[in-house]
Amino acid sequence: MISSFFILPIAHCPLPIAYCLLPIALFYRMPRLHLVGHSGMSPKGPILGSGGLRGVHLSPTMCGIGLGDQRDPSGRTQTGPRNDRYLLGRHAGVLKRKSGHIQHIGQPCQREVDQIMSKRMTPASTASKAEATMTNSANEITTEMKLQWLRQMQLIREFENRTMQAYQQAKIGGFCHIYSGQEACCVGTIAAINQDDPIVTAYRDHGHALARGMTPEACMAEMFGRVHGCAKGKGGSMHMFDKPNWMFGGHGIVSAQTPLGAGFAFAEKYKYEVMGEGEKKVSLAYLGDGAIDQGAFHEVLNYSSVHDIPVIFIIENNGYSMGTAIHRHTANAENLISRGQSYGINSIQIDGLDICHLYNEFKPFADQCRENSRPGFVDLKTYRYQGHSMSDPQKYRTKDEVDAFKDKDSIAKLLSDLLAGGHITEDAWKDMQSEIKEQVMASMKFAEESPVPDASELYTDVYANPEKNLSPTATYTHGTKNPLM
Ligand SMILES: Cc1ncc(C[n+]2csc(CCOP(=O)(O)OP(=O)(O)O)c2C)c(N)n1
Ligand SMILES: [Mg+2]
Repeated sequence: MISSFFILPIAHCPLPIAYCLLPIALFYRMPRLHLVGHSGMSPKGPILGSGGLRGVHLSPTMCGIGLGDQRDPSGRTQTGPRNDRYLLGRHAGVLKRKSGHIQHIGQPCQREVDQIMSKRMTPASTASKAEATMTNSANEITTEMKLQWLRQMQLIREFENRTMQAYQQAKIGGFCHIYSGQEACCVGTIAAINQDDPIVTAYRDHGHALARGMTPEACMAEMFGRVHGCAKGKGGSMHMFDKPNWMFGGHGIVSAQTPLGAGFAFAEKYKYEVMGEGEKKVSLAYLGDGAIDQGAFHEVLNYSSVHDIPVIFIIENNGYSMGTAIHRHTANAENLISRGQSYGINSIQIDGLDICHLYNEFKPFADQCRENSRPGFVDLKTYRYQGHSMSDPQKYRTKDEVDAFKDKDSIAKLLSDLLAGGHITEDAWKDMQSEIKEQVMASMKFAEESPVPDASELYTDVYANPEKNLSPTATYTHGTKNPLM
């Protein structure tokens, strides 16, 4: 699984390059690329990282999604594959060479003007309703799916319990954010897309990695800072990365994953529509309620809507941004979907504690975004049982509040449905729990036995295109040459 890959410390390179690289890496099939925001330090092994960046401001070109005009020189709209409708931000020259055609702005034909105007004049709420009612029901939830979700959610819960234990024993260092309580969010949404649809998330990322198919061993070893971790132990808890499973982080910079999510969606759209390869895809960009007021997020919503980019922004709304309750940190907190609607984006609110309800709502929604090549916005209501991070004393909320949400626990709800329907017995559930416990214990053993990286690893996989003699080791052996430089 470990092949050559890149780690790009974004604090040390120009941001436009940093944010363009991930989607571009997809085009050129670089084996791996890892953006490191700010990372933790392993008590035992080296973890590379840079200082946290605050208030990062991203322009559309930083998303790697700057688009050119969509008409050919005569003014006609081009529709077939292999046309030259797109420019990729500041790296337009590279794509131009590939397709050998120069952009030109011509006069739009009347039909196109009508289409654009009717789209612009449709009130966002009406557009949302119209899109939302187009499909449904065909996606029946089977008992097998429910049992699989139960297993996945329990795996994440158990994994997080052991993670907390290992953290308290100082086997895991740096920042560590526990996902318990939110399991239905990642399991239910990931179940609704294809295995090769890209996803990207923030630092509370263990659940997404496991739900996407990363082994508990690779995930745990990463947190232990060991060489068999998914990023050779260089990323730690906040930087789970798994290209084979189309999971592109794990990012510590609040909202930085949103332009990346749009970039992935654009890369896939370009591949399908321009290069005539692959199939229609949709990307999921998960973010917290604390990320929705970042400038980058609004730029990306606007851009994605204007250019029909099939990315779904999933707000895992757990009600808190660190220790600040949502009504204290954002305006119009009860009506987050108005954010998406104001950009003409189909937007829905979903109860993220009931996985079957979540899937039933989200599956047709995601199918629409894929089919129509449109962005989506989801206010996914959830709750986290632990503090913001392992070092949070949680003085901003009461135990009663936490207990009230535990009463609505998503695993307990699914289990009781299955028990009531006679689809699982108490004994089978006990067996499932024991199997999962053993699986997680085995991952801890694996992580402990995995070697600590050699100190020389500090200088490998760090720069996408190191300048000659920049690395103290003088030679650069890992990774692929960046075709853009
Ligand atoms: C640009 C930026 N600003 C501030 C921080 C510090 N910070 C880390 S997590 C966090 C809160 C984010 O809350 P939310 O998005 O709701 O996610 P949750 O932790 O609830 O999953 C903040 C402010 C950061 N990492 N990056
Ligand atoms: Mg939050």
